[in-house]
Amino acid sequence: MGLVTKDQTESQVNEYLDELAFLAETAGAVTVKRFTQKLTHPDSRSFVGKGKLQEIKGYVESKDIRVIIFDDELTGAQINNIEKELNIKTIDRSDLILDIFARRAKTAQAKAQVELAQYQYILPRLRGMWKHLERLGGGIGTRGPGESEIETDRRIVRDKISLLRKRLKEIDRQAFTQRKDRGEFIRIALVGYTNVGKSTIMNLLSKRDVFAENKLFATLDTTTSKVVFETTPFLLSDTVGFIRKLPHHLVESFKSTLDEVREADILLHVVDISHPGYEDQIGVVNKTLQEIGAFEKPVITIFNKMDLYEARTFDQWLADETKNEILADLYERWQRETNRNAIFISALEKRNIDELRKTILDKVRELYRVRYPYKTEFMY
Ligand SMILES: Nc1nc2c(ncn2[C@@H]2O[C@H](COP(=O)(O)OP(=O)(O)OP(=O)(O)O)[C@@H](O)[C@H]2O)c(=O)[nH]1
Ligand SMILES: [Mg+2]
Repeated sequence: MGLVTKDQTESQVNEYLDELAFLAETAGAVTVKRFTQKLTHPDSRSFVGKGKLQEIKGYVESKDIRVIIFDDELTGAQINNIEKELNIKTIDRSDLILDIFARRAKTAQAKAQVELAQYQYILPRLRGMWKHLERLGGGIGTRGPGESEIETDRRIVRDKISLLRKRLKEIDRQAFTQRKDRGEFIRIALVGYTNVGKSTIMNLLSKRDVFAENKLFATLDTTTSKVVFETTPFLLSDTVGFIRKLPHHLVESFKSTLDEVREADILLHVVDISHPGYEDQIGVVNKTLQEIGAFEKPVITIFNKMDLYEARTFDQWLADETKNEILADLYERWQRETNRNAIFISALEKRNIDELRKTILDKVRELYRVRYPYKTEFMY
């Protein structure tokens, strides 16, 4: 369910719902129907209007529907009222993202971070939620904090939160000591929207075998590799992807995972140029980088999935000359906007990878030269 408001146009909402469906699929659900409504602002009682809620109810009752997912954040009271009316589990985008993160978390750090975000998210919604969780339990949206814990007491949740904070601080301290051992190497972090190809590029450049797949948030934990290009070494990190409307608590809890990004010397901002909303995605990534205080760094923007972009843009009747003109325009535009720090590749077809390596190498050497003017060992 998406709301068309003055802040989000109908075509934007449709794209957000595409993404929400992809998220739902990642969490193991099948999307069968979408609802939208135009409202100046969400209804405080039931988020959507009364009529719309009845329309949804009619549909839900005629089909075997288990869950309704709202693209925007709901209050505890709204969840309560909607569930009472529709009699199915009601969750929002934040719930869904937290659920996916909970499924994907593998290390102690990622698990604690997700758990912390879940408890923080649940705390203000506690009163209205537990009854329904109990009744409608199972399936997506219920991973993480056990239901019996939720119902017991807010105090227990608060205690949990402070315990998790303490545990994370300890993990942070250890991670910081580990990172200090990395010495004088230039550090590079891959950043970008989720599913753009960061891990695929990591694997190409580092000969590592990081998990990559066509699902959202395949990567939660940071992987760092030492890479050597023509005898020049540097450290390359692959990190968690960003997404629009990322639950605020999640960004907070993942701060230490994102330390890798904050402490990097160079960012490789990977963009999926085949995605219709890629410009929006660039904006979301830049905003998130600002939020975590990692915006003022040298950035190389990697426009990935050129193969898919061409397949979607060009048809067989288009003359080669025209294709080249379209591409030249695209290159010129983004070279201008990135201050000549853009590169266009296909990680899947390994297109333009040599140029990518050279671009990175030049940047790395430039930084070594500035930082250690009297050391030549990094260059040769
Ligand atoms: N067509 C095409 N697909 C690509 C390209 N690069 C990556 N992919 C595919 O895009 C999907 C996502 O790739 P990942 O490398 O997992 O992306 P990621 O940015 O690490 O994603 P998260 O870790 O989930 O945020 C995979 O199915 C890749 O095979 C490319 O150049 N062209
Ligand atoms: Mg990844």
